[in-house]
Amino acid sequence: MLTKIDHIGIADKNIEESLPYYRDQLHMQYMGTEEVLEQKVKVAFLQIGESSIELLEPTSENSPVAKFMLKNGPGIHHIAYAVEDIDRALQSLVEQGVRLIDTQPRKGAHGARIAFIHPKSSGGVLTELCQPGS
Ligand code: CMX
Repeated sequence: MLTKIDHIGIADKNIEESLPYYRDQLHMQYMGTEEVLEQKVKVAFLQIGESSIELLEPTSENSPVAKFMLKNGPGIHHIAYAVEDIDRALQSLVEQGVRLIDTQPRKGAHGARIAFIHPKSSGGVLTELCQPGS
């Protein structure tokens, strides 16, 4: 069902200030920044091999990522696995009694279709399934 680790999401207060660390000191390949309106976040991608680091900066106080940082501070927020067919993957998880946050995919960065599994069903690790955009 899963094809690779697509990305690791990191909650970040200010992408512009964090970029030099990832891009210039760790020499990750910076792939650009975009805003995901539906999720109220600005997202920067840094490529490492077949996976990437996704820096998440809230664009509003009521962004889920802002709420996360109020509770936990900046740091690792979620892990995202790539899937070829997110509808089938979600259906399979539902059939196995896995608790989902999103029973229907929604729009993520790069035109991907994404859905989150509830941390209660994934050992406290917020887990995203991600069907890359074509
Ligand atoms: N890690 C672990 N647990 C988390 C968590 C995280 N990052 N974020 C929330 N939770 C926990 C909460 O503490 C809460 O637990 P309790 O029920 O024990 O209190 C539970 O999950 C539900 O959280 P909530 O905020 O009450 O529920 P919502 O349905 O409002 O939102 C969630 C849940 C996880 C979808 C939302 O908080 C979130 O983080 N959305 C994703 C934002 C994001 O990363 N967007 C970028 C996507 C871009 C892309 O990848 O393409």
